[in-house]
Amino acid sequence: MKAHDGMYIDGTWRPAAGRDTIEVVNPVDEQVIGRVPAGTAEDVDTAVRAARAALPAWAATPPAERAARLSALRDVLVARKDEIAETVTAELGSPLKFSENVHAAVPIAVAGSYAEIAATHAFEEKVGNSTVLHEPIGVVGAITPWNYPLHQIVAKVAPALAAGCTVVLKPAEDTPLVAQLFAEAVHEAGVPAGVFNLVTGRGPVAGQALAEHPGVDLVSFTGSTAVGRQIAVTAGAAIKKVALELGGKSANVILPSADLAKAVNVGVANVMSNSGQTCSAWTRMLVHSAQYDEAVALAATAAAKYGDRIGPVVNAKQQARVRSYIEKGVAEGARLVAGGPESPREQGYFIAPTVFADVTPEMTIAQEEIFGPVLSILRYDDEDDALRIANGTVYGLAGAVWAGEETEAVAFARRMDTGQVDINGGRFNPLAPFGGYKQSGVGRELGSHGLAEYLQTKSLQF
Ligand code: TXE
Repeated sequence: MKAHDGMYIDGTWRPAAGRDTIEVVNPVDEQVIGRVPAGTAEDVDTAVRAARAALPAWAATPPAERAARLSALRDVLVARKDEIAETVTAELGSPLKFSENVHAAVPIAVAGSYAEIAATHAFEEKVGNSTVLHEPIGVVGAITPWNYPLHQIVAKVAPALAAGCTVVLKPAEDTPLVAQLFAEAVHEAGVPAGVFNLVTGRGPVAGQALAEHPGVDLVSFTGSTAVGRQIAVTAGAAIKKVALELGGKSANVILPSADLAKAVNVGVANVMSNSGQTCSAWTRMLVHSAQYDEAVALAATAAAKYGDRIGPVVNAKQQARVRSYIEKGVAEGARLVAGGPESPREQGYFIAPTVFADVTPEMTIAQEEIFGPVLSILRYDDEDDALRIANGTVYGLAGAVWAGEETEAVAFARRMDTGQVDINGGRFNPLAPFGGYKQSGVGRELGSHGLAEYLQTKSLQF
C-alpha cells in the first residue's frame, strides 16, 4: 500500500523529527502492508505552529469560500472513493462492499453536508440591540480512532474547516493510511497551507502532546472512555475546551407490539456490522419475557448465517479483549447460543458472531463496551422494567425502540437517557446530531450541532 514517510504540515509532506515508525498490518492475513512515521512532541509542535499561523487568514475567509473548498474536498473524495475503500479494507479488514457503502460513502455525505452548512449557516445574528458573532474557536487538535477511520476524521475536520478553524489531526495507529489519503485530498481541494495538518503517531506520545499543547484551543477526541477522561482532566486544568465521543452500550428495546422477526434480524445485523466495532451499536437487545425464547432462537439463527463474512476485528489486542469478554460472559452464567471465544479462522483477528441469552443487567457483558460482534439478549417484564434496564449503564450514546406504532416507540424513546434513538429501524441522517448523554461524551457531531462545537460567540451591543 502506498504510504508517505513524512508528515503533512503547512501544505507539504516533510520528514518526521524522529526515526520511529508504525507498522500497518492487514487484520485478515496479519501481513505488514505499510509503515508510517511515529510523530513526536516536536512534530506536533511544528504542526500546531503551522495551524496557528494559518488561523487568522482562514478565519477571515468568507464562509462561501470555505464552503467551496469543502465542496471541492467532497469531489476529490468522490473521485477517489475506490481507493478509499481499498485502503480501509487493507488496514481495517472490512469486506470491500462494506468499505464502499459505509467507510467511503458516509464521509462523502458528511463532507457534502458541511459544504452546504458552511454556505448557509448564519455566522452573525441580531438579538435585540445586539449583533451576535459566531467565530471560530481557533486551533483544533483532533484525535481519532480506527473503527470508522475516514468518517471519524471527516466528522471533525469538515465542521472545523466550515467554522474557520485550523486543524492538527492525530489519527489512530492502526489506520493511518486513509488519513494520509485524506491529507492528499485536502491538498488537491485547494485548502490553503497550514489549515489542515497531519501528524501520525502513537497515542501516549503524539496524541498526548497534541492534547497538552498550549497552542491548541479545542481538543476533539473520539475513542475509549479511559483516554477521554485523561484528556478531559488535562484540558480542564488548562481551561481548554473539549469535545468527546466515547463508548456506548446501547439498548435495542423491542416492545411486544413490534414485528419481532424484523426487529431481531435488524438488531443482529446492527451489532455484527463492522465486526461490532461501532460505538453506537445496539449491543443489548431487550425482549419481553413472553417473546424471549422466540427472539433468542431468531437471533441465534441470524448470527450463525454471518460466519466469518463480517471480517476480523482490528488487531490482536482487540481480538484478545473481545475473547476475554466472551469468556467472562460464560463464567458469569450467560448462555451462549451462537459463536464463542474460539476464532473461526487460524489466521487473522476473527471473532465468530456471538449471541448470549439469559443475560442479566448486572453482568459485565451487559455493562461494559465489548467492541466486537457480541450481542447480549436480556428479558424484561413490563415497560418500566425495560426502561430501568435500558437506562441502567454509565453510557448513553444511542439506542433503538421497536413498536407496532411509531408513536408508542417515540413515547418510550423520550424516557431514554441517550443521545440518539432509532425508531423502528431508523436511517442514517448526516444532519442529525450524534453524541452522548452521561459518560458517552461531551458535545455533538454532525450537522449544525456539530458545527457549533467549533464556534464561540461574541456579542456586540449597540
Ligand atoms: O482506544 P484509544 P483503543 C473503545 C472500544 C475499544 C477501546 C480501546 O471499547 O475496545 O476503546 O480501543 C489515541 N493521549 N473505543 O485502545 O486508545 C489513539 O492513538 C492522547 C470506542 O484503540 O482510546 C487513537 O488515536 N491520545 C471508540 C485514539 O486515541 C491518545 C473508538 C483512540 O484510541 C492517548 C475506538 C493519550 N494518552 C475505541 N492514548 C468510539 N467511541 O467509537 C491513545 N490515544
